[in-house]
Order: sequence, then C-alpha cells, then structure tokens
Amino acid sequence: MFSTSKRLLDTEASEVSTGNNGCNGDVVHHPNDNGNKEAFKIFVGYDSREDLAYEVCKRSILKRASIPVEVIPIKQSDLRSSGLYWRQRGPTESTEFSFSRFLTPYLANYQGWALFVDCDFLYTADIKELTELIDDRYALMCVQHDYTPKESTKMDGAAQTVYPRKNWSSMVLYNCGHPKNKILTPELVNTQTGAFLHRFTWLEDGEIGSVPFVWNFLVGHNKVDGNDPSLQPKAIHYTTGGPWFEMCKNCEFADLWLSELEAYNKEASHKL
Ligand SMILES: [Mn+2]
Repeated sequence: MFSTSKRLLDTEASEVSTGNNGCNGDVVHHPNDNGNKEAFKIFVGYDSREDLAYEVCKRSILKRASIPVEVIPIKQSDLRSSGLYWRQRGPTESTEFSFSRFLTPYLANYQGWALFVDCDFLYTADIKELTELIDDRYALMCVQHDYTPKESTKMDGAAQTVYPRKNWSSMVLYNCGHPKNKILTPELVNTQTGAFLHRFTWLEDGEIGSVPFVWNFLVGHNKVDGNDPSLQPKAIHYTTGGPWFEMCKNCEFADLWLSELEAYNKEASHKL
C-alpha cells in the first residue's frame, strides 16, 4: 500500500529547503548536517482556485525555516489519478482538500511527525519553533480554538458550516507513527463523515495535544496584544478568504501577505 503514496510523493513537485538560505531558493546545506538529516514533511492543502495562496504560503515557510523541510501539496486531482481518493464532492466541502487532508499520516508512510496546513496560511516565524512543541505522548497536536464563526459564508460564497472543533483540522501536527492514526487509511478517509474526521473522533480527548493559538491565528477572530510579544501571530490563517480574493484584499494582515507575494513575484521573474 505504500508504493502508491511513494510514487505520488516522487512525482509531486515538492520543494525541499535544507535550512534558511534566503537567496532565490538555492539549496544551502548546513555545515553540521551531511545532507542526510530527514526533512520535516509539511503537507499543504492545495485548491486550484487558490494556487497563489499555496505558492505564497510555501514561500513563507521555506524562507524562514532553519531546519530541513519538505513542502508537499495535497492535490485532489493527483490523489484521484493515484487511486487514493475517490469520494464524491459534498455540499459542505469548501475546499478541494476538505477530506484529503486526513491522508497526511498515510502520505508520510505512518512514520515520524508531519504537519498538515491549509493553503490560506502565511508563516511569519520559523517552523522549527513549532516542531519544538512536539510531544510524543500525543497522536496529534493542534490549536484548540473555541470558536463560533459570525460569517454565514466563506471565500467565494461556499457554505460555512458550524460544528464542534471548527478549524482544529486546518493546522495539525500528526504523530504519523502513533498506532491510533493507523486507522486513517484511504478507505476510511474516502468513506467517513466530515463530523467523524474533523472532530478527530478516532482519538480520545487526552490524545490530542494543544498548540498556542499564535500558530493558527484566525484573521477576524483572534486579536493581537501589542504589549505581549508572545501573542504575536506566527502563522496567520485567512480563514474567511485572503487578499488573493478581490473581496478580501483589504482584510486584516493583507499587507503582510501582499509583501510576501511581491517577494515571490520578484523571485519568479528572476528565474525566467
Ligand atoms: Mn483555511
């Protein structure tokens, strides 16, 4: 069963950073790692309507990472052609990765820790800081928002559904080798309900670790406390739509995303 996911990973245009390099994406090896230190896998939910969001999110991770990381998009079309995803799209799915995100432990070959994150995130901090919070006692770790959205629609008018543990699944550190996560096979991900998956129903409450909210800072919901640097966002989540949508171009923290986009565009034009 692993050969399929292996093949998917090999053919994906995954990006590897061996650490903070800061020069047009050139790979720079750290003197102390002989290139064989395993990269931390970061799976980013990909939606064809939000390609630019994905590119900017990926850049924001790679440019600030001081550890080797590998960014891998979760693309539904690729998963379908690999035979890993076959379920019909339902009315409550607001993105192409609503369900496929739960394949993260499978795609990581049920080994080590890996991160899943939506594409509508902007990282303003080093992902190494997040990995330092990892605690092997847990099957997964996430920001445990207590959150009821005020908006009735999101993004381009797709239905906004309210449910317990809303937004918890948008940024998850998975302990891929944890025995409880072995249940997350393609068969289960393709057949289980949204409620079962998004509420982490396969786990006991005590198996779900907590990460500070600054790692899934919900634009329009969480507030910056100017007096406390520990409350500054480290990962900004444009959960109701970011500046890549015309109607959201003046949202809070739009300036940070737009300056990351500008840097991305400059690099892209140099490569041409
Ligand atoms: Mn999101």
